[in-house]
Amino acid sequence: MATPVEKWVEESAAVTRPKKVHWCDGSEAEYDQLISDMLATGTLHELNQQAYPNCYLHRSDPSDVARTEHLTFVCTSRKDDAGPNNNWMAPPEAKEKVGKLFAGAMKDRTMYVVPYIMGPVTSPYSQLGVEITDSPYVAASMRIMTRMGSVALQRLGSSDNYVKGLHSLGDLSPERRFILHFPEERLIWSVGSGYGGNALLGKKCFALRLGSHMAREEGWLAEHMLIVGIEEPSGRTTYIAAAFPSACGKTNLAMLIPPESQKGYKVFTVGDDIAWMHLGTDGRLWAINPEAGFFGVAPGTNYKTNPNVMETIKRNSIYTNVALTKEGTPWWEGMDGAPPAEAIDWQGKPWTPASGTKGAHPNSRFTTPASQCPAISPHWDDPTGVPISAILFGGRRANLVPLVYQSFSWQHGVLLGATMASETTAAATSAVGVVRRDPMAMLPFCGYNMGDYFGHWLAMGERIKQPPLIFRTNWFRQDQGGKFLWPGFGENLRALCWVIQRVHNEAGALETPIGFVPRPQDIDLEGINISPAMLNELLAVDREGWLQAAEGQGEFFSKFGDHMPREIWRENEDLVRRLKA
Ligand code: GTP
Ligand code: SPV
Ligand code: MN
Repeated sequence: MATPVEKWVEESAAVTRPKKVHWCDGSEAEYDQLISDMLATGTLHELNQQAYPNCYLHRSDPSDVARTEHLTFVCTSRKDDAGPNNNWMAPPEAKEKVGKLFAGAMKDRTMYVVPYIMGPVTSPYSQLGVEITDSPYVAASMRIMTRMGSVALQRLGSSDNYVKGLHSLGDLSPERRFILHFPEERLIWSVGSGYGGNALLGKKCFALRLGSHMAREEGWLAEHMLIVGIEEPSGRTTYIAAAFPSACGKTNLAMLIPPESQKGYKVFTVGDDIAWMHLGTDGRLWAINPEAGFFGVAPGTNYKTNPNVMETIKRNSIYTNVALTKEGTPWWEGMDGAPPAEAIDWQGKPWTPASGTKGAHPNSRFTTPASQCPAISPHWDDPTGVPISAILFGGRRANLVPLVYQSFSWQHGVLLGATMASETTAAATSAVGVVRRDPMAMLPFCGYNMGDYFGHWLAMGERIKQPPLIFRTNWFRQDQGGKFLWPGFGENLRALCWVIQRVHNEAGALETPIGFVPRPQDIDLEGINISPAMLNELLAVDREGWLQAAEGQGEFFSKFGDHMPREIWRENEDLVRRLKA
């Protein structure tokens, strides 16, 4: 008797008609074979194997370099369930329209069947997925990003409790590209893209869009959050989860290195992009990282900003859309040292610093095993996860939002997350640098009506006996001249120290209309060049600006109609009242 997954693979093969079907076992030999096949076809290029053992370069189609939110749909039976935060198509219409693109799509290609686990292999919080793909690059990347192969198939057995993901490169044309989610069937269809969140279906499609939908039904949280543990000199470790929008600093914060002056602090990376959080029997919120690798932004990454990741990506990593030096090493804007005198750019063309173009694409990335990170937490693979004491919501904002501040309560914290806005980045194909509302950094990833999502957060707050404290952060405030006021990166630990001390009732704060803001003396500035005037600017609360923001907020909330919880409206009204007082 065929198992449910075997049946689905057969059905999918009947539609897509591959020349061959390969079930991935996740072994090293299989990975090596995938790599050598891709080297032979030119899908991968070998990097300098002395300097970067087992590292390769992939160049994606120049029209396929980032997530495409306008081509991403949530296909629920009722439009209202997807909400105004999602593009929607009725499931029958979606299947009709996009089904045509799958017909014969794998002709002359191998179909890879990729079984995978999101989360630690034995964790009760982990979930199973199977991705069918005609991209060997996706199959190899899934081996880095998830627990992939026999281990997953064994856990699945003859169960049909898994998320189905059907993926084809199609013809890579944006005209025929769709990323469809069917939460009611736990199904993903993705065609026409081979890049990142569009194609590695375990990540945004499963762990966030379908994940958030499941989490609401089952009473947990699936969030776009890093998870980090901070050990103080006393030996006490506090775990923090932080939601920042795409390319706003999650990977960097997850593995920061304490500054010289903060002796005795240690930072442990649990996850850099996604957190699945469940209520523990002890009344606390426990988080696992569903992923097994990092798909991180290359530009701006260097030994000063993120030495841990620089060490991580030296071996067993796949680079996508970075530049290639004459020595066969990867390069990108913002890497250490001077730019190479000549290189091959991300599109494979000769490049020099005088070319006037970017050598690496602004959304070029590396795919690298989490286990290689020097800062990886001893608990990163722990089936129970880690207990979360604080949640941060942080955007990229040139003005208004202070470096760090704390909400008055869980409910007020939900407002802090719900009102987050951030300047857009190259992680998605649209204008870069415009402030857009991105509640909880989940606007592109919430798989259902966002009004209901806020309601779910409120409901979770009721159920958590020891809820994490909620904070807002902003490492990106600028001075009049457009320069960052805060040095960021490792120095962000100074803000985290205040957060940790607040968790343990050990730090003071100023009560302001927007929340508890640290007083200048509450942030340790030992060994860093920040003038008192700069610190004042970083922590300033601009009442007029906040009042405008709070009033504009109503317009956004109104879009969700009666899905919008009254409590959030009330929190916003309270904020306005405090600002006017
Ligand atoms: P996704 O993988 O898209 O979800 O991004 P992310 O949130 O993990 O962002 P990441 O840590 O990769 O950082 C993105 C960009 O922001 C990089 O170019 C970083 O160098 C830069 N960045 C990260 N942290 C800071 C910071 O504290 N200050 C400043 N100024 N830039 C930062
Ligand atoms: C993001 O955009 O938040 C990412 C990259 O983490 S991708 O996997 O492409 O979505
Ligand atoms: Mn992300």
